[in-house]
Amino acid sequence: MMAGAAGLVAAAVGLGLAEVIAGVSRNFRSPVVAVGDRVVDFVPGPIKDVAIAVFGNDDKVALLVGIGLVLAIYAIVTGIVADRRHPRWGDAGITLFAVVGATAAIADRIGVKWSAGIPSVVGGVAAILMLRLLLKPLPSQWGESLSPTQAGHTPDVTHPSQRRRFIAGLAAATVGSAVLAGSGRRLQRRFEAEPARQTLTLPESQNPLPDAPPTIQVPSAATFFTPNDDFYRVDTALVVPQVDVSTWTLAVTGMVGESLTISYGDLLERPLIEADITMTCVSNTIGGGLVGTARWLGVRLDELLEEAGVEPAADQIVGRSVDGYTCGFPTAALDGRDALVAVGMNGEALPLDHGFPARLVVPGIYGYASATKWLTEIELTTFEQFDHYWVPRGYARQAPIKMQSRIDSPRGLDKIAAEPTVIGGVAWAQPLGISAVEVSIDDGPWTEADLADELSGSTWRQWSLPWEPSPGRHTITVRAVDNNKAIQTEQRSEPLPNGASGHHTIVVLVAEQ
Ligand SMILES: Nc1nc2c(c(=O)[nH]1)N[C@H]1C(S)=C(S)[C@@H](COP(=O)(O)O)O[C@H]1N2
Ligand SMILES: [Mo]
Repeated sequence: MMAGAAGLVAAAVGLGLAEVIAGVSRNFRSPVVAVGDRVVDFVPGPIKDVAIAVFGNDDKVALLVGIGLVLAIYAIVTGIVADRRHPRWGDAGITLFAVVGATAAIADRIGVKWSAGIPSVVGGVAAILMLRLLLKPLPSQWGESLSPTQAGHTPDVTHPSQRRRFIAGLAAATVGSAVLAGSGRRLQRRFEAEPARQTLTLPESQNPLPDAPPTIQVPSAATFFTPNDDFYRVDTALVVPQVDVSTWTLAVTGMVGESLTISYGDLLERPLIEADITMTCVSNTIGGGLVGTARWLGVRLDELLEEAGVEPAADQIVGRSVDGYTCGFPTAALDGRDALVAVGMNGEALPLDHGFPARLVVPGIYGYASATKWLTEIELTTFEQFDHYWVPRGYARQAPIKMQSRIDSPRGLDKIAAEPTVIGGVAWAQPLGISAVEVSIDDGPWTEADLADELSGSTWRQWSLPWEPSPGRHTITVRAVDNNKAIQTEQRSEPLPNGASGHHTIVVLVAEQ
């Protein structure tokens, strides 16, 4: 019991000190975050989809809590084993622990950086010393003699005075670890990018767009633009990368005539355009919320690539993030659509969660394959030569967004009154656009819904349909038709490997009068 507590507290002191060291240099990495990142990298796609489905935007918190639990159990067991056997067992257990942290930190997605492991090593040494200290019998100078059975190496906690001192030591170390962790976190705040972002004013766009199209606003249905705070977030970054814009660069490399290196200032001096684009995650389930529309501000990707000169043999554009994440999509996708290196989102500098200082946004291609956040390199290559991040994890190399439609109002299983109402939602088929949305009640004939005006095929389209429900249980099904007159398939498929398909159907309960 007591030895377990000692193990736990020693680990906490080690981890707390590691956080402080991680705050000393940008190159150092917190072992907890590093291990979390590697877990994210090695988790198979289907489990990722389940985690997103269960925890939604809290999937990262869930992972950190999980890592914390495993760590705690390991630390307790290490303490107990060190106590029962020999302190050396504790040393070994903690060393293993530190090696795992250091390895995770040193070999990340980008490559090997030895200095990244320093916090783990320092923390490991501190934890070893702490555990030894806590489990050491108190010297007889305290005026207490050890009982003959306590010939071992640990304090005799049955002895009131030793017990008191052991608990005092434990308490002090606990407080110490909290102070360390807290100051470590505060120290790491020096690297935060939000203060710099706050001071930025982005240049005006060259093509100011009209306000959002006149929307048909059905209560509780999606608004045309998704506010930044409500915009879904999906990424592998356990801790949001904090990019220093004063040193950040965007490189255009690979199969190009001339490589480019562009600073943030250079990027803002280029012609910036606005484009309304609906982004969609491949993990979005039928009727799900991993989709949103924003007015993006950025440099046209085709103009940038034209300047670099793409070699004809290149067929893949890879976007690389500062944290090593990669997306990849066909060069053929640049067919005139508004693909951007975006710096602004809905009238402000790109929020940190959404890729500050710059990201890719490509209409019509799922986010995992196109929308690299915290972008630092655009590499021209071939699909044969390079698999982007999610490909070895089971997702498709090429990932055009599937046409989809969603019922937002009423919600599934809502109980509504038997009076005239309006059904409403959104439908998307980027970059082609939606030409019609049809609704079927109780598997009856398809009825055409009203559509909001279309500004571009790259955004979703809001739809609505008046309905006079009769009392009882009803099903509502929606399907979309794109601008090529293709009808959204009813064939169901899972998000893995290339996006969910099928119709969104809900059941509503209409009250008796
Ligand atoms: N650097 C980086 N960029 C990334 C990802 C990521 O994990 N890391 N995830 C991608 C995925 S799967 C999606 S759906 C979109 C989500 O963008 P958002 O979080 O701004 O909505 O970002 C893409 N860009
Ligand atoms: Mo995604």
